[in-house]
Amino acid sequence: MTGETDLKFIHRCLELASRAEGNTYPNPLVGSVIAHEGVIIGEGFHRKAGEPHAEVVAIESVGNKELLSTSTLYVNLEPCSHFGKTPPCADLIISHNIPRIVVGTKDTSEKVSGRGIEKLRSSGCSVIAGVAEEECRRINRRFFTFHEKKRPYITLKWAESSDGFLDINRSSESAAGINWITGKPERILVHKWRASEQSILVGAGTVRIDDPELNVREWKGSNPLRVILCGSGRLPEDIAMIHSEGSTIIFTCFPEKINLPDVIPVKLNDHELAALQISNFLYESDLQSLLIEGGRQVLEHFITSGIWDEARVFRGKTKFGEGIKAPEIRGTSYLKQEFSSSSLEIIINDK
Ligand code: AOF
Ligand code: ZN
Repeated sequence: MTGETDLKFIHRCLELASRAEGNTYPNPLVGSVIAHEGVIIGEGFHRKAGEPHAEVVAIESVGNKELLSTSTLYVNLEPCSHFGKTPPCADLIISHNIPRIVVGTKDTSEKVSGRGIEKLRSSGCSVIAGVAEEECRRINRRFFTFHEKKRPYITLKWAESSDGFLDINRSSESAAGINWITGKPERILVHKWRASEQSILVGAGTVRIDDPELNVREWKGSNPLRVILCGSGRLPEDIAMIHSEGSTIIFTCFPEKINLPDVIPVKLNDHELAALQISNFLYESDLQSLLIEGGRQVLEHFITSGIWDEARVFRGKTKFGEGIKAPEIRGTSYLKQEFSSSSLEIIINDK
């Protein structure tokens, strides 16, 4: 069998896996395909934690199980070797005598960490590992960052004018409200992004000026946990986000000053980076991802601390002339996409 065929079927696994985006936490996105003589005879993906793993769904979907002993199983993540909410996929593959397994990338979480591949090989299966590895790492970047770096995967997002400003200067309260740089399609896309993340953060300045809801309204999915960074503990008496479904955490040096209903204040100490304290707290809370939507101070704090993984920057078509300068960021340009009101660039932190 050619390498090209393996690549094609691993790509199919990724396509299947991505159907569950945002729904599998704390589990990764996994798709699996079973091919017999180059033809797909079964496939499936992991839908939700607690439900069967991708390989189980794929094996179950094969009508004639006799074909399994002369088939190849493809999966974008190393099959598991542990008894978790479900029994080990490696054991199931072995029990069906599937002779050849093609794996996209290794599962680096402590529970598995190479033991799935080892188990398959020591039972006589031929295992090819590392096909479309970069794409297979990317689809589960939140899962891998969480397990390998012991912190959530951090995505920064902002929109800037064509001359590099986040916002105009606001001199009075009457100037409050969102000053849109992007159009409706970008707004829908941002809501889709929110549905894929487990938490979302803004600073107190953004809360005061934009009063964002930080929920998923323009897409189907659950609201991420909302997080506000407010060192001073001073916030308006009523804010839009507390009226949305879901919880809100406020990181502050003065928790006693927080008098909003239904929010969870968390004390920040002033001798350690706020970015680090937030990242540690989210890790301890088992949250694998954080989307930071502004404002400038918060974005810059995470950028200068080096605690970020990816930035998604919309550049609008209009000039502000003056205002709040957008952050400067260095990294590898990963993707560019044009919209009628703006262009999007995704930048990856290569440090
Ligand atoms: C696979 N295929 O489709 C997934 C895997 O609690 P459990 O039993 O569901 O196990 C979760 C762990 O299994 C998760 O942390 C990851 O290491 C692996 N996920 N493995 O072979 C799958 N979702
Ligand atoms: Zn499994």
